[in-house]
Amino acid sequence: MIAVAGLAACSKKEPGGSSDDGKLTLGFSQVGAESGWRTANTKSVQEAAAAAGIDLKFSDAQQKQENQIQAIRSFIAQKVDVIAFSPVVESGWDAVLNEAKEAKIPVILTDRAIDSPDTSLYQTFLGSDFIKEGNLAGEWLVKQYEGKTDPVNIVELQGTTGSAPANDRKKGFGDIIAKDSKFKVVASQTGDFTRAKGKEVMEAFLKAHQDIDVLFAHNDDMGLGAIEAIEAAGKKPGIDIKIITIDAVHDGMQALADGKINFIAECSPLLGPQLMELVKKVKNGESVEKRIVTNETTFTQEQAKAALPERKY
Ligand code: GZL
Repeated sequence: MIAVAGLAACSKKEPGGSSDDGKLTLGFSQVGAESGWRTANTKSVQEAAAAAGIDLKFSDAQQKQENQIQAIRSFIAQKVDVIAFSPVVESGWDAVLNEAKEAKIPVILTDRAIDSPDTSLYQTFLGSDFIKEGNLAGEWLVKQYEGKTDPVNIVELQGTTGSAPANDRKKGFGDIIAKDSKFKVVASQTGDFTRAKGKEVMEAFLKAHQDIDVLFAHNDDMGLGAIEAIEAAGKKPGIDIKIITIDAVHDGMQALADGKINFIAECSPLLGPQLMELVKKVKNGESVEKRIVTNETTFTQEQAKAALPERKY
């Protein structure tokens, strides 16, 4: 009870009021620290909040939905001006977002989406088009095997089960390779977006399948873990097994430049500045686009060599 009273006592603001020092207060619930992408995204959000003069209350959910829900409830109790979060999974948010709505605290989705049909629960969703990222990965692969007829055996390291990037990247990639029956996904399993799990699952794939031609990993980190497993099995990543990943964080781009990855579809983590602009607009009651897609590109091995010196993350 004291804790709750303490929370109530420390929040000297009316709903929608700015913090005591006149600053806007943003409650941000981050997925975790599972990948290089996430680290870069957190840095972008924290630096952008400081530059914008926004008081950031930051919570790391360690990839657990219950921790995000708890953090959002805490932000509501503290009467922050705006709540933003990257939902670790797509489902299960309606109850807590309705509590934010009742408390008249606007919510911004950043990075990942939710699957609720009630779009009044959030003001806008700022993030990548994950289906397009999967399409780009598939289109690169189709081009590599144009004119060939032998079967192409693919293994897939999926992102976190139930997350928008995992669901959509799988769909985007699958839609493209489905057009040619020589492409066969012989194994597909989650590596939870981490290097460690990516390595572990790739070890199992290598034990179960002798004839793997391609690995499609939903992020660089799982691809980098898989590279360790492939090398430990005496095979050459990028040569014996072609590797396609998504993100284009520094270590992924380095592996691409070194020839261990063959193609990367970029997913930019640098959402901080755009998020802070949206926080100010939403706080001021200005209308914002319901869906804001981040600009991204793709990289071949040659392009990675050229881009690496300038990369911010
Ligand atoms: C994508 C983001 C994903 C990255 C992973 O926007 O949610 O989560 O692709 C990260 O690296 O873990």
